[in-house]
Amino acid sequence: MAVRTIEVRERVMARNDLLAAEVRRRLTDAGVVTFNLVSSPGSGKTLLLEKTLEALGEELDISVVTGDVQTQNDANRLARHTHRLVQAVVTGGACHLDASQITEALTEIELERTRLLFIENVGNLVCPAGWDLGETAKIVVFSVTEGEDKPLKYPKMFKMASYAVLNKIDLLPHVDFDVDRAIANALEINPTLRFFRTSARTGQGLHGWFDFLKTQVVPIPVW
Ligand SMILES: Nc1nc2c(ncn2[C@@H]2O[C@H](COP(=O)(O)OP(=O)(O)OP(=O)(O)O)[C@@H](O)[C@H]2O)c(=O)[nH]1
Ligand SMILES: [Mg+2]
Repeated sequence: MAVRTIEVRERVMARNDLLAAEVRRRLTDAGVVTFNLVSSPGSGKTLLLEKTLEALGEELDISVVTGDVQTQNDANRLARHTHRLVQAVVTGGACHLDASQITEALTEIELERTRLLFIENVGNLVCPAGWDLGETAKIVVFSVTEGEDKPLKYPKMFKMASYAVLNKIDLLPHVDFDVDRAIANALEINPTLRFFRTSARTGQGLHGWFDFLKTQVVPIPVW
């Protein structure tokens, strides 16, 4: 029994990887840069995206796919900050998005009018790490209320991410959180991880995040 379970999982992962490769090819051909935001529940992914859409939604032609286990709350929150369709994926229990859901979501996204695509994954610090969605990079959002040991306890997520957003820094005076230790822990897992320190609530540090996003999009060709 146990062996059969592993085989099934391997087949599912192999199929996901094929679909993800196809998603990546489509997005790359369309000149769309795609960031997959991953984190534990409540680290601030949606608020960070709300602020990002407000500041750069038009300038960078941002589209969003947002995944939740249940409810379309996040999609509704995000839709208030953009005139574009925010594509909600309700996983109905699954703890991560998969590439077939992104394939489906892309049928509704106007890729020719999109330069930057955000995927907000399901809040979970374990499951989304192993699932390729065809993104350009994973960005792990990590808040100061979670404890500085999280990169060591959930290493795969920090290993798979290219960037980390340390969010809720406005709460630092109120919590027992050692920023230097947290960053050192994350770099021990992934020495190339690049950090941003933000408060999506107060706006502190968001300029660095916005400047980074501006450097990532592919320029529109001038004929
Ligand atoms: N103080 C403070 N609160 C924040 C910050 N960012 C988000 N929050 C709050 O934290 C709570 C969770 O934020 P969300 O944006 O919903 O977090 P999320 O990661 O999208 O949550 P899930 O989608 O459920 O995983 C909300 O009450 C936010 O207002 C921040 O930088 N500082
Ligand atoms: Mg959210």
